[in-house]
Amino acid sequence: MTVVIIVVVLALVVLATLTVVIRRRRSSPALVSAPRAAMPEVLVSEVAERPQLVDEVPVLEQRLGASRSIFDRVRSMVGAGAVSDDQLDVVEEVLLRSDVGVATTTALLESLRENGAPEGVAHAVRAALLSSFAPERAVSTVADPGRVPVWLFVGVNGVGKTTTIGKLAQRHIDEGRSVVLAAGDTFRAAASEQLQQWADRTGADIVRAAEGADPGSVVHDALGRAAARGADIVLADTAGRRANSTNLLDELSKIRRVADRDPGQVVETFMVLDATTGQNALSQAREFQAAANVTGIVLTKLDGTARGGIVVAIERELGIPVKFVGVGEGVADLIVFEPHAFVDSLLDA
Ligand SMILES: Nc1nc2c(ncn2[C@@H]2O[C@H](COP(=O)(O)OP(=O)(O)OP(=O)(O)O)[C@@H](O)[C@H]2O)c(=O)[nH]1
Ligand SMILES: [Mg+2]
Repeated sequence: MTVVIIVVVLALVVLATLTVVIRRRRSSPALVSAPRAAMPEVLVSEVAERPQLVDEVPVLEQRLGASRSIFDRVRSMVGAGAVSDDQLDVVEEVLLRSDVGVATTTALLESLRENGAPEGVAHAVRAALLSSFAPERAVSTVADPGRVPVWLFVGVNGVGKTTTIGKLAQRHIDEGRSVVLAAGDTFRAAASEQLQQWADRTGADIVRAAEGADPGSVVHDALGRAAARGADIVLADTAGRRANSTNLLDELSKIRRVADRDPGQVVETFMVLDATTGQNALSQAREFQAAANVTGIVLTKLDGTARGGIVVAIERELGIPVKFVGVGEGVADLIVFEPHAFVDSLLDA
């Protein structure tokens, strides 16, 4: 009898202990985690060897995501021939939202009303946009014999001048040219510091001076250095200045004169514009145009929230060709502007 009681008591104790253990396990599952598998070595080395994302060649269609989505409703229009009033309304709204401007929109709507769209609305819009672009957009890297070609960069604060110079330095070096950077933005010490970083990164030579130095003399020294070393091109940065200040525009003209004096020769003056500022970019360009003798536009920040139609408005209303577009902050994120590829990236299905 005693033995039976002992066995029963023992059985009860074992049962109670088991119940407690099971309950604890259920109530605190987070405390018990499976041991982590060790990181395989090959994965680590793959990560280390993978090229940085910023250095990858950008795909225009992907980078212009926001601009492309504005054209969604035009791309999806079906049918050909006469264009209905509803379709015309959609085209008008899309074009205005895309920043192509009123002039281009009006002209295109008139043409659609008169001629219809024999090959579909998207095709007609594509053709109209293409016809708005300047026929000529060659970029010059060649000066007269014995002179050093200079590319001068102008534009208001923060549009992307220094970054564009860095990207272009890399491009020239990749194409076998030796480059001297002129840190002509002497307004703030950080400006020439920023250009120095691009010089270090790309292997370009650089001439810089202390904050407050005369930008003309920096450009002059850079030309001297480039001539002495037989460099192929000088890329000259300038301060981002307020376009409505005559004084500052005068100074820009002065820098330009220095850069164009033997041994230098300005073969391109790039007005850098921020695409995200839309129609504002147009008024900036107008003010700089006269002072700086602009030969081409670099339109930056076409990635992100920009609306790509601004390229069309700039060319049509200013008559200055867009020569490069910036589509990101990385060194490879600068594309030689090509109208067909651009329009295709907006309107191809
Ligand atoms: N997303 C994007 N950012 C850009 C692009 N180009 C330049 N940026 C960024 O814009 C900011 C301003 O660029 P900067 O090159 O310093 O502009 P800046 O014209 O030299 O400016 P200031 O020296 O102040 O006159 C930086 O953060 C750049 O990384 C571009 O194409 N896309
Ligand atoms: Mg700068």
